[in-house]
Amino acid sequence: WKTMAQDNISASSNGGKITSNNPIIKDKYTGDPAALVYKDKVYLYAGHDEAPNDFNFYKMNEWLVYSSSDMVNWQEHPVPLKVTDFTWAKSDAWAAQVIERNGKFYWYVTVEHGTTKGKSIGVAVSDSPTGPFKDALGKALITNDMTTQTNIDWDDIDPSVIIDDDGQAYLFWGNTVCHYAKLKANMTELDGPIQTITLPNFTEAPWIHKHNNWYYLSYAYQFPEKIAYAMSKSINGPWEYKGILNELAGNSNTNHQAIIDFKGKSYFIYHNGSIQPNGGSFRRSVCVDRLYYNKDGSMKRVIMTTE
Ligand code: FUB
Repeated sequence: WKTMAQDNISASSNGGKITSNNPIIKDKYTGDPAALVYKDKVYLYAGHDEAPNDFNFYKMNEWLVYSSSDMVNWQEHPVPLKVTDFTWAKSDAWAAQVIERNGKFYWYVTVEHGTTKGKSIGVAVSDSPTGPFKDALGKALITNDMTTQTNIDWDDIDPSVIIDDDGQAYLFWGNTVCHYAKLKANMTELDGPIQTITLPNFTEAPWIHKHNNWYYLSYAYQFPEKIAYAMSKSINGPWEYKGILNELAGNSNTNHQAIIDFKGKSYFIYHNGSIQPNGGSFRRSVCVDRLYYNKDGSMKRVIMTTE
């Protein structure tokens, strides 16, 4: 069913200027967007921010999915995945990303583990981009004890996944330290060691994407978060730091980006805290703005339509 129609990301008559109707989801608080282009649609996945107005931390029990064929009209689908779908998890439907392989959809999620202390990454699978999704493993794919570079127990968060042109899949994730590892073709097992990437002021939220033979690793930079990025000709680096891609997102201390190409245009999807009077860092809202590349492959700083 349709929940909304709006004209952000539409070209107006005054010279193609982008007009905005951000945030794109107005009837719920949504954070940590990830987007999947599949066939002729975009599927937008987001965590559902459910923190009461007087509660100043994340309260997130489920993820949501929306689809669009024009980036303007978004259809909400039934809730496709909840923390309770992972029997080994306790709470915290934090950042996640979906990818398709051979007609199956794999959803990498952050959750709080029920027995191993700290955040873990799980994977759910479905035959449809809108679900329903089921836990693929019955246990975590990444647990807090697999990475020892920090003494925090929320360092294994924010998975981002890519399948390279040669069919090799990679999972990137991390808080404070950026990790990555190969995935086997079954998409549910690591295929080799966990490696780290050194990036200036890396906080969290890596997003890996490829565009015209360049690899891009964007991430949340400092805290409160801006989004910065690095570029490489190889997915294994070396990564060249390229600077700030997006400035602070209004009144949210996180910013959490996804980047896609769809029907010949590029988009930067992120969250801010723009629904007033109660929006903010724990009651966030997904927004979409256009992204532009320079001739040398670098990305222009995003102009948020709230700026
Ligand atoms: O939504 C919870 C956490 O906030 C995410 O995992 C981070 O990326 C930040 O957006």
